[in-house]
Amino acid sequence: MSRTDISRELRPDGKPRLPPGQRLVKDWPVLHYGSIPRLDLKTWRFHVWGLVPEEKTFTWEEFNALGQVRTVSDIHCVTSWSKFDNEWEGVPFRAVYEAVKPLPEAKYVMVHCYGGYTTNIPLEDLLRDDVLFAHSHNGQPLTPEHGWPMRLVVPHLYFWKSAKWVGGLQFLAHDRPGFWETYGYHMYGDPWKEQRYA
Ligand SMILES: Nc1nc2c(c(=O)[nH]1)N[C@H]1C(S)=C(S)[C@@H](COP(=O)(O)O)O[C@H]1N2
Ligand SMILES: [Mo]
Repeated sequence: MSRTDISRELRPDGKPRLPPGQRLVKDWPVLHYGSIPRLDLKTWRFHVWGLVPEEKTFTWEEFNALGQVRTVSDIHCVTSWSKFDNEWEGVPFRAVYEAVKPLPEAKYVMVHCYGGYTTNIPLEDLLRDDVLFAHSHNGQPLTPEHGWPMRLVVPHLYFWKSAKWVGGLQFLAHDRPGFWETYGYHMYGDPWKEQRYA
């Protein structure tokens, strides 16, 4: 191990950049349950419902017009691979939040995907600056297997929370398990606490 070993870096908060039990990869593995949904930008819609003053449906153009941001963040998959320095581009979660203005009772979000996948995330976690709905990775549009046309990116949680083929948000007062959480994955999924399985 050299002194400049990237896997030994520390974050500004003093935690290791590489969470415990993780190993770095250079490629980008593809993982999902079921098949890749066939989607079309002309019929793609983003639905928002639950604890919101008004249900909303956005077209591809409307959704992207909410705002655009570029971020760089690391991926940590629960199956123990991590990938550093991913550049993402897309719509910041906060822009969607501001367009929708959820009710004060809304504390959790169920993320819904084309194909039926779901995952649950506390609302305050989604309001971080590096959370976005990404359409591009390292300067290229997402490929179908990585979530084209749009995926959620939540860098501080295990990557199963970063839902591919995202199509909607349901605002909730109480936490509920999504797809993998029903099958024993942790309800929150902090990689630095190794919250892999419940
Ligand atoms: N819609 C959907 N999103 C999903 C999944 C899935 O099965 N369906 N799997 C999750 C899991 S378990 C992981 S590890 C990551 C993998 O993303 P990648 O294939 O782009 O590496 O997607 C997450 N998002
Ligand atoms: Mo995963």
